Amino acid sequence: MIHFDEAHRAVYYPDDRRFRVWIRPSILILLLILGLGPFVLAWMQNAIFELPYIAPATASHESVASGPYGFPFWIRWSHFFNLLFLFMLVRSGLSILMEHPRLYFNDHCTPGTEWIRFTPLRVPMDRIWTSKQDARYISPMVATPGYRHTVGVARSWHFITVYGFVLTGVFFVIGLFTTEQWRRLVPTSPDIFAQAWKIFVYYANLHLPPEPNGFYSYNPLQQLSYFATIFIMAPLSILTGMAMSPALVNRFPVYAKLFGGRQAARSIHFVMLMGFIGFTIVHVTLVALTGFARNMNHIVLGTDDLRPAGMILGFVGIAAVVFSWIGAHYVSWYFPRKLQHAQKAVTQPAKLITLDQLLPNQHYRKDQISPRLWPNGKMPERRDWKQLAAGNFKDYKLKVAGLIENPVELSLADLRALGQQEFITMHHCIQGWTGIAQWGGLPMKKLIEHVKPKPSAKVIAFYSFGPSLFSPTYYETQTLDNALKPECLLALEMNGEPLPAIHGAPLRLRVENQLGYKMVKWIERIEFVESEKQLGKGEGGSDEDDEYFDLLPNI
Ligand SMILES: Nc1nc2c(c(=O)[nH]1)N[C@H]1C(S)=C(S)[C@@H](COP(=O)(O)O)O[C@H]1N2
Ligand SMILES: [Mo]
Repeated sequence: MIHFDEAHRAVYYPDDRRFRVWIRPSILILLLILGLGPFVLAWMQNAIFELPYIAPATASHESVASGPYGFPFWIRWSHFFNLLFLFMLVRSGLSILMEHPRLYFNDHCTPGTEWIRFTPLRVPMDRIWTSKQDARYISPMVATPGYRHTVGVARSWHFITVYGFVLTGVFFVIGLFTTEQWRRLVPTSPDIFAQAWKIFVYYANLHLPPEPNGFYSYNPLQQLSYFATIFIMAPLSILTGMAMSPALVNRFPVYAKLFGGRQAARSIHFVMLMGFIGFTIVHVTLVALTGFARNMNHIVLGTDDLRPAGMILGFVGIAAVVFSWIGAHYVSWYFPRKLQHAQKAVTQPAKLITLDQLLPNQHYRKDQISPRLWPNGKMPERRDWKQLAAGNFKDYKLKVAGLIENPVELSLADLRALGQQEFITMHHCIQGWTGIAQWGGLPMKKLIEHVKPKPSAKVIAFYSFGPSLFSPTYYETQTLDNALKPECLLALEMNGEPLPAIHGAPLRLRVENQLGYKMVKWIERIEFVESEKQLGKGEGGSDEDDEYFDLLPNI
């Protein structure tokens, strides 16, 4: 259980819980034109020409139905599970969004370049403002688990339920195409757009067009919007979700470019989330307006009549979905560790054979380097670090110990002498921001060869001079395997200069196939151990221990 002592309260339930949405004026105007434009046209058409003629739908009885009709059990169950999983994804997605409440179309994430933000705050430029400070509160009524800085727990829900969402979708689409049901959803004539527009003119003028009985066919606008939701929005959500994986994007940078870049992918992922919410609101409204009892019988019982049974059972189903949110809320705060382990059990094996196999291979150019990288974490407060910093780290010695043949203490000059590598890579923070920088230093592979791990050494722990959110020492671990991969670096330099204090002086880790929190800054010492279970609370690092982050963050 997460105890709400003073330190946790300050993080999760801060005094400043204001919520504001700010949209860049040019984007706001664009959204207004795109959103209101069709309505204005529809109003004008009605004012000038009156409502267009729409022939009443014919098929309303089995004997005259020309195509597939009805809702077999697999459609009805997919519909329910889709609702269940989609809204878990939406709710956990909102918690993840508020972790970095700004969206961009550029991968630098420079403050001021966002197109939308969900915080009243502008980034102060006269003092350090970390991305963790920037996270915002969201009510647990609308998000799972809600509150502030709950990205670890929210990701557990997101990554568990995404399996359900994808499986439901695959099951449903296989069903569609192995039966005739696809004919009800997939438009086959370009006429559909003109037909759909006529329907829209009715809705926009607050009139109901002659509606077909949905048991037999959908109206053209309905068909188009179902089609878009299933065959465009859902796949695009999945694909843009994947485009946020550091392992994937750092192996195949071109994949993110398909969507206009890593941050454009995040923005599209958000727009899809809004699309699903918008779709649901309109869908439910029209289901209610066009014969609620009959429509509920269609999708719940698969019958076409006016009895109240479908409606009643439907409300039970909706109650079950709402109950899943309440249940998820309690699991999040009372059993976060169990949840973290459940997520690990379902996702880690899959990651190990997929994303984790991708070797980072990025080649950004110098002119693509970000003007500024968001800083994160708490600066060291320790006197020894401050003294070392005052002397430009001349007296700094990295201590390397544990299960190795050759324990050493290495000065910065020793580290430089052991090997040098440079690369320009994109940093991915779990909170959502990215940034491109050049890093220079000693490949971990070289250090490992130098200190000669014993066969029992499997995990490398990096300890910082700085504190974590809730404890005096930030630490994180890497498996020996991952540390031997390319682009795993003990960085002494950033953008060709010695590491600035805020970015981890004198030494930090870079692990380009994982998320930022693995990249310990202000490294004091390194220890080779058998298992991460021996350290801290045994989860693999400060953020895994205290914030329920993943041990293996390839995504
Ligand atoms: N010692 C320490 N290192 C840390 C952190 C921290 O809190 N303490 N935060 C991590 C996180 S979450 C990120 S995203 C990166 C940020 O690196 P930057 O500040 O250089 O951009 O540092 C990582 N290293
Ligand atoms: Mo991060």
